[in-house]
Amino acid sequence: MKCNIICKFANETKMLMNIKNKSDIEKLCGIINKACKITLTVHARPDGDAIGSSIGFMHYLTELKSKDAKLVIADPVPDNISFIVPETDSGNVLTYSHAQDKQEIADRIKSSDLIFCLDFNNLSRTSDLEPMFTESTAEKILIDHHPEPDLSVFDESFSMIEVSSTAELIFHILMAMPEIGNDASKLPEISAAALLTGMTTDTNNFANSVFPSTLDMASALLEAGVDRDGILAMLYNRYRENRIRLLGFLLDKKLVITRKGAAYMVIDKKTADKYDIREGETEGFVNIPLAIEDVCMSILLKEDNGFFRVSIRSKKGISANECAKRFFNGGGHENAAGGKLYIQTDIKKKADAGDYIKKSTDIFLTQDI
Ligand SMILES: [Mn+2]
Repeated sequence: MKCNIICKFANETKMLMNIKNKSDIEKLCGIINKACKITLTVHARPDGDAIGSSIGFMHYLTELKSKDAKLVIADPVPDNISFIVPETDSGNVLTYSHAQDKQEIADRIKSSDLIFCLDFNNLSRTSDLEPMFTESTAEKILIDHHPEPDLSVFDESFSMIEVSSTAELIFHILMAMPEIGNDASKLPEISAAALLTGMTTDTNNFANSVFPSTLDMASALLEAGVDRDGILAMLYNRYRENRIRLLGFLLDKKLVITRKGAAYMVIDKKTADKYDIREGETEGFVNIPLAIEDVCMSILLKEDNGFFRVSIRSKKGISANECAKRFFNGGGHENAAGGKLYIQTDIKKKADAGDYIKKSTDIFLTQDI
């Protein structure tokens, strides 16, 4: 019996590892070899996977391929994951929204002959950078794990949803590269740590979307010497007190659970200001109500200018992705998605947000179950 389970996993892993056949990796290798100027990009408001996968891949390109490679992002790297970007990369990570010289970024994109698009399925996810990438005539390669990618704009794609993260997909691709030859200890140190970080945040520290190939990756990276304890301490043990106090307030005073098992919390600007909440500091809040037995879906709304940012998490059998698409102008993964709720368009006024969630999840969960 035990043997069967091991064999089954071994087969699945093998299947997953075979992301693309050998000729695709050879082709990718050829494309990288002939490229002179490479630009990597990820989705706006980048998360741990976006930064982990891109920094991990960029260091392969610069350290082992001696390429001119830079990362261009619409928004800054959030504070909680900035530890994976080495100081020496300050000139190689270009942030559009905070750039003094936006033209420099436009010129970089224009003059690149190869563009890697990581951790998103549609160029619109690059926000203000989208027109520049659309106009670029460079070869564009997608490496991503979101469902339903818009493949029409990419010349090549490594798109797969049966992996934990883009960081994991990059890891398997790199392992197949000749310089690495399936030996994780040959990965640049920064790449190894960045990839493990990206995978850790996208799986919520091994709680969601963990595949046999995900554990293979973790195992290989630990064996290669990556300091996982150090990464976990940086990710999860250095929050500001305000964040934890806001979480307590929300769970005590703001959490609503509907009859259908949808839990929601709304953070308005006043509350966020009162607790002096910074960008990215409410990350992870949406997962917490899912721990309640009767809750099958959790929604977090955070007020922005003229709209609410929406995060949705769901338990197995309920599609957060579908709910985000139908009611919240968004999308994402099966059990983790996001979107926007526009004030004056979707709802008349801010105070109607709770009613909107109640009604829409009532409809959604009645049809879904
Ligand atoms: Mn991701």
